[in-house]
Amino acid sequence: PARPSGARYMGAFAAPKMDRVKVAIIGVGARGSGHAAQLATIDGVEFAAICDQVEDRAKAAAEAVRAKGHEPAIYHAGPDAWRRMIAEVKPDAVFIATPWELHAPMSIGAMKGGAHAFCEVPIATTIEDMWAIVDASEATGRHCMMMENVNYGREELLYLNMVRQGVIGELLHGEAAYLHELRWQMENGDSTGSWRTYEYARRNGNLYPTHGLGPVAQYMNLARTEDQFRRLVSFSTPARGRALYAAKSEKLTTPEFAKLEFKGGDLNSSLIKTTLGRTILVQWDETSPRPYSRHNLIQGTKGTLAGFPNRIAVEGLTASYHEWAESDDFEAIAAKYEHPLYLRLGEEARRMGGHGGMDFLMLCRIIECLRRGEALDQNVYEGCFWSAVGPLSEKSVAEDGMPQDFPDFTRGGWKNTAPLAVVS
Ligand code: A2G
Repeated sequence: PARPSGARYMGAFAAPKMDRVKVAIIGVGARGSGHAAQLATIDGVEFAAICDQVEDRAKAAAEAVRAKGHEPAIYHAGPDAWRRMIAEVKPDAVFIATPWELHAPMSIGAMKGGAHAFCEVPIATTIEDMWAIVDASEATGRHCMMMENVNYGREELLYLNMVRQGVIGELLHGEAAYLHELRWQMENGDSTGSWRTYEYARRNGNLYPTHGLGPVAQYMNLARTEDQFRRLVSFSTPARGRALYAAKSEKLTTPEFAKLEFKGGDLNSSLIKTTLGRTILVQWDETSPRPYSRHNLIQGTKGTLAGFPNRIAVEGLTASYHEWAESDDFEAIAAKYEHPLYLRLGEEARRMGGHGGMDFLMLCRIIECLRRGEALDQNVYEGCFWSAVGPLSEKSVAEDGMPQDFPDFTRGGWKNTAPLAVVS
């Protein structure tokens, strides 16, 4: 579909700079409470309001924010409290950390209310909602950034810097994943598992692709001039682990979990082909007993960088590409190629915590870019492409692995959207 008249392309959009950023947040549960506490410490933030349907949560978050010298208003009454908050407080930026289904309506509501939207992952769960987000961002001239914190991890920044310097030659293949055993969340009361469990029951595909894919997509400059998401195929294993776990558990949040029919296969494997013919394996498994991994693998004509554990093998750089470099060598290589942003903020970020510092680095960059009037590190289209693996994989699985084309959310604009720079 053509871009509606009056709408603008947001690929390199920079909003007018602002001295102070008036911030509001929707959802201060397991995730948002951390964002609130960290945002409250960042220079230039005026923390104006907090919304959560659970009054006690809103109050606890407000307490943490007040301790840093802010006076946030509290909104909690009813499912539309967030709309009232945006209308009354008129924030510059709204942070959204609510269940997946609410990301799209809240991001769109925030933009239409005049604010930039910063939304948790995934940005939406359907292609229709992704288009609605793109259309709202283009019509309102407001940012909508999906907050992929993993793009701010030390290893991810390091590898980005290395691939930008040509260390592994021409990029050919990536591997991305979210492997994280979370069956126990069926027992964590009214927290994450209380709503996420129904997603596993209802949907079959890769429901959570962005933590692994975001960094790999930026290494490859996907949707940024060089290359683009083309299509994917996807398969899921049988669904076994959740039902087995629920049947044995004596601590389920609700007995209903033991009666659910879990449609989502335990492990999903999707394979993306890009316009240039490069490939990315994207895996997802929140059920099986195995160690956490995002794979974080990027392979080029001269070598390979990988994560979990950190591994490097590069012609001319490491002792032999038949073996991964020793961990001492890894640290020596890392010291040489450490990302300048990590050198500037990494130590403070590690002190602040939140996934080893990546959360704080991300929030600092968001506020810094808004205050400087610069483009953000992730544009609205990237949030949609990375999240689109969710619904596209569901469709491919349902069609026995048939290929699914990515919609071009940029409507061709990606050809002129500069790659993410190595910012210092
Ligand atoms: O586990 C981790 O914190 C995930 N983040 C987060 O996305 C969520 O899935 C959580 C469990 O609810 C990373 O792995 C970076």
